[in-house]
Amino acid sequence: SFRWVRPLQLTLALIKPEAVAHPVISEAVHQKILENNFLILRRKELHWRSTDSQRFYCEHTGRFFYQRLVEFMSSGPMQAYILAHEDAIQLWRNVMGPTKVFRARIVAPGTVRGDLGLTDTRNTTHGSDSVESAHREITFFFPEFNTSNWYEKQEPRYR
Ligand code: RTP
Ligand code: MG
Repeated sequence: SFRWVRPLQLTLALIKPEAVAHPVISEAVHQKILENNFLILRRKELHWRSTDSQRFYCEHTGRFFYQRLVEFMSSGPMQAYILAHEDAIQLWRNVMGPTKVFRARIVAPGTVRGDLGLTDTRNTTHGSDSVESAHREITFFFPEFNTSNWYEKQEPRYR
C-alpha cells in the first residue's frame, strides 16, 4: 500500500555562542537534531560582528532585551544549520521549547531550552518562526543556497 508523504520544509537553526563555547552542550543539541530525524542540508560555524547581529535581529530593535541579545550573539562563534523535515519549522520550535528558560524548565522539561538553557538570552538555540523568516534567515547565513530552487526540485514522493 502507498502512503502520501508531505514535502520537506526547511528551517534555520542556530546553536548560540554559550552552547558552542561548551562542546558537551553543542554536541547534545546536535544529537537532538539527529534524534528527531532532521536532514542536515548545510552546517557551518561562524563568528558574528555586532552589525551582523543587529541586522539579523532588526525586528526586535527597541525591545528591552535587544542590546544584550545583540552583544551576546556576537560574543563568540555559533553554529548555523539548514534543517529539512516535514513541518520542520514547528518541529524544531517544539524541540527547542519555550523562549523563557524558567518557563521552559517548568512546563517543558526534556526540551533543549528546558534542559540546557541558562537565561532568556543564553537560551541555547534559535529557530525560524515562519516560512518567510526561514527563507530570510537561510539566505542570511547561506547566500549561495537557493531555497526556492530547492523547493521546486522536490517531487511528490510515495512510499
Ligand atoms: P528565537 O527567535 O531565538 O528562535 O526564539 P523565539 O522566537 O522563541 O524568541 P523571539 O521572541 O524571536 O526572541 C529572540 C531572542 O531574543 C531573546 N529574548 N529575550 N529577555 C527576554 O524576555 C527575551 N525575549 C526574547 C531570546 O534569546 C530569544 O531567543
Ligand atoms: Mg524568533
